[in-house]
Amino acid sequence: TSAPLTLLARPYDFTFDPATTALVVIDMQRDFMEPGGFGESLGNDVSQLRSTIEPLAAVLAAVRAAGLTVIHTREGHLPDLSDLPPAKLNRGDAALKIGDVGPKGRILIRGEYGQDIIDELAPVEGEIVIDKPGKGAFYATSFGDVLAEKGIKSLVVTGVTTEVCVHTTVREANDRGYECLVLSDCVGSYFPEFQRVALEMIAAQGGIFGWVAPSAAFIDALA
Ligand code: C5J
Repeated sequence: TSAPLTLLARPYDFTFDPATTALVVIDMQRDFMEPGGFGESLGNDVSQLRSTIEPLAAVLAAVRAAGLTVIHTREGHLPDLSDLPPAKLNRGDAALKIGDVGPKGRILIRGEYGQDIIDELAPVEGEIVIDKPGKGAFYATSFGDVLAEKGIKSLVVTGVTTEVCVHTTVREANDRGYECLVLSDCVGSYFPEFQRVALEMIAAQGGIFGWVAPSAAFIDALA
């Protein structure tokens, strides 16, 4: 452990020990962030998520300099679709379904170009990448074991989308006893009103499942 750090957050100050804190970067994949992928196939305007990239790159730089654990996740399925429940495959009215061939490879399939993380936020040597079949990072993955192995107690959560994979992961982590800080400008939604309300939901009721702060407050605390 090292000296705990504190930053101004909602609903009140967030205190964390950098030695037991991981930065979690959720699903910053071409499939959600760029045209021709899963997100767009569901009818979304992917440009809505682009504003997260620059602040998240700055957070990654600060966290790498400070030596925190970094964990990236990617939503995706095995090439034979054996981990894809029909309920997920058949949901909605997508132009391209999971497993179909799109301009960036098979939609949301592990190992495909479109399923990988965008160049701007590519993982570096020593960072952990967790492939997950669901919206939450714990379900059917080694995420929980990795956190336990490393003695992680606090998660600083970023990525997309705020009300889906970020919320699911933060809710799951909160129930497992992790303290979660969500960086408001480093999470993104295709729906501006969901972005606002999803962040309010986290910090409401005395921080019912976490804290919320802008990335600058977190970077300042690390400096
Ligand atoms: C979605 C995600 N929105 N990463 N996935 O389907 O939030």
